[in-house]
Parts: sequence; structure tokens; C-alpha cells
Amino acid sequence: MKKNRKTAIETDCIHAGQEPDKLFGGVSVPIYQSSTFAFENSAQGAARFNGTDLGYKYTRLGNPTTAALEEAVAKLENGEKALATASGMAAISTLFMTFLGQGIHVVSTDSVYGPTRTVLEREFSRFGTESTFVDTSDLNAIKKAIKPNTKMVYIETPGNPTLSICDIAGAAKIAHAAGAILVVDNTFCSPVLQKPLDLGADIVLHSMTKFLNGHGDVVAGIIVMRDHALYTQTKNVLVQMGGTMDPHQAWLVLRGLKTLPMRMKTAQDNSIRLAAELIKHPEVAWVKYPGLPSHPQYDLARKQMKGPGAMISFELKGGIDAGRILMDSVSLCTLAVSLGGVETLIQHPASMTHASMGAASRKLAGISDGLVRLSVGCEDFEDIKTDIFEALEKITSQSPALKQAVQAV
Ligand code: LCS
Repeated sequence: MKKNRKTAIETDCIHAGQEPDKLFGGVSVPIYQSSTFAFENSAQGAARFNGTDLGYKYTRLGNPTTAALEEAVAKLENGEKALATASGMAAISTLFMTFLGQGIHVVSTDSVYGPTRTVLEREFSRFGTESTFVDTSDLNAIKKAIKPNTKMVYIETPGNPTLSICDIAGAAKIAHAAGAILVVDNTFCSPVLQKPLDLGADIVLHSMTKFLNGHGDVVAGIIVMRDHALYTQTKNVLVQMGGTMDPHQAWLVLRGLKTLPMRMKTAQDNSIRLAAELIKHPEVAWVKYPGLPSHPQYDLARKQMKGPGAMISFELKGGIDAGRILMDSVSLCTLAVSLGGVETLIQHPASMTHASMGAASRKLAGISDGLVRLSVGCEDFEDIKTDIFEALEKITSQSPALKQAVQAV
């Protein structure tokens, strides 16, 4: 494909960084499953290490299969360069290790993925990093939390699992005015729905375990920058600390990536229809989904995101007791954490993904004990709906006491 031709994301997912193999013409990027690369002679080895020869040396420092994936995702996010990592958490902790430290302060979303918050509060605090968590759907809350030593604003939008949305362009202005960088976890949207670098973010990251790979068979992460200096700084830390990606893992994500726009569209279409049905169901207390006009940042979601995505949070009138019956009764939907795959998953954040952050922080972040999270997949819509609605029927039939409670609400 001609390098300078502007192409659509559907094309880039299939072709960016994925030219036919130079050796034999294979159309699928080969898996260079090699930990090390031979030098023709000692002079070449030395040249590779002093940077005058850009050939490969050792897989932790760089690998052709991983490089293909990095090139692809950098293009999808309109970034300059990307760094693939062993997991989403490896991407996050590498960024924290690069830009935070003794006496440095970070402002972050209160409802970030539980371990992101735990890593700051329990691990980086040991090295003198201060963190403040606020409701980043309120730009004033970000502004108020900024201190003279704030060097990073770290947001997740939509947030996991509250689906609260932060104005990325507004957050970028606040961060830059304070001399800080803006980092956006774009896992819930994927570049199909949202491109934070275009809105002013400095760095975007993904847990590629989710939508980018999309098949529930890989744990992986990526960091994308629009500035070469930030890239070099982060790369130095990543390769030294060792959170890099394995080439086989990179190949699996490259394969998953090819169908990202189609998967996203099917899962989103299912979600739009499901959210509209769920909100009408008598057992359901509330539904939070960026595609519903009742979402508090509905207008911002329409402006900032190309579509509302495939994640739905809701609570039943019978609270967590009813939620448990629902989770234990579904049979097509799988009771499991993770998200963004072709299969529909259901889970309970307070006892699962966000258990580590503790009850008090969950309450402040709006993660109620009754909140159930759905990651809607690509199965047939009627099949998903039948499974969930049959399970909802079981709530009242299984528990007469619960039924009374529901009727009393
Ligand atoms: N960022 C977000 C928004 C996430 O949801 C997750 C994982 C991560 C980062 C970390 O990525 P990992 O290291 O797992 O690749 N979220 C999960 C979830 O909601 N359920 O299980 C994992």
C-alpha cells in the first residue's frame, strides 16, 4: 500500500504496518519467535548497540512482529510512535514509572480500572508519588485538584465501570496550563470510536486484551505518543524494566485487529438495542450507557465519541441480591471479568474488578454495590436479549422476599 495515501480505519486495521513479508511474500506478518538476532560480525553488533545500525538485537529491545503491531496501532490512533507491552497494566505502570516519582503529583479519574488506582495508592506512594482521584466528568474538579507539583493528568473515559465521560480537550487544556501531560486510557472506546491524541492528549494507552484483540485469548497493552521525545523517554524505561511484549502475543493481536471495526459495530449495535430494552424492564432500577439520553454526559459523548460503545452498567431494583441471581442464571452470557471480546460477559465490579480499591473509594467513585457490568459481544441480538431477560424473570420467581422488596420500590 502506498505509504502517503490517506486510508480509512477499516483499511488501516488490515494493512497498516502489515506489508507482505519481504522474504517470501507471506500476507500475514511472520512471527519472529526469536529471543535474539545474529550479527554478521562484531562491528555490526557494536553498530546495532550504538544506534548507527537500526537492525534488531534482542527481543526485549525490539522485534519485527511486535514492531508491525506498534506501527499499526500508532496509525490507528494518529500517533507518531507506539510501544507494545505485556499487558494493559504493564503499559500503565511503565507510564507511571516514566513520568511519576518522588514529590510528583498525579490527578486521576475516581472510577478508573481498580488496579490502576491501587497501583498508585499502594505501590507508587511507596516511592513518594502523590495521587488525587476526582470525578473527571467535572472539569472544575480536575482544575481544583491540580497542585504545583502535578506532572500528569490521567483519565479513563468512559470510566470503568461507571461509564462517566471526561471532556478530553478540556482536560488537555487544564493539564497543559499546569505544565502536566494528559494520558488517556482509551480501552473502552478503541480508536474506532475515539482518538484522544486528536483532542489534545499527549499519550493514549490501551489494554489490548479488550477490543483491539477482541477474542478473549490474549493479555496485552500498548502506549501511543504523538511526540518523539515522550516516546524515547518511555521506551528507555519499558525496555529496562522489561514489561515488553512477546512476538507470538503481538501476532495474535495483529490478527484480532483486522476485524476491530466490524466487531465494534456489531457489539455497539447490540448494545444500543439492549440498553433501550433494559431501561424499560420492571426489575431494572437504572441503566448507564453513553447512547441513552439519560446518561449525564450524553451530549459530550455524542460530540467526543463516534458511537456509544459496547459497555453497559446497570443496577436492579433488588440490588446486589437480584444481581447475583441474574449473574448465576445467564447461560449464553459468560460470568467473567474482562471486556471487549466477541463474547458477551457479565460481572460484578464491587466484588470482582474493583474489589481491590475498597468500599469507601468505590462509594465516592459512584460504583454502587448493586452495579452489574455488561460487555456486550457479537452474538445475535435476540439470543443475548433472550438470555438476559430469561435470567431477569428468575429473580422474582426464585425469591419471594426479593419480589416483595422489588414491588415496594
Ligand atoms: N485499563 C482498563 C480500562 C481496563 O479495563 C483494564 C483491565 C486495564 C487497563 C488493565 O489491562 P490488562 O492488564 O488486564 O490487560 N480491565 C479489566 C476488567 O474490567 N475486567 O478484567 C480486566
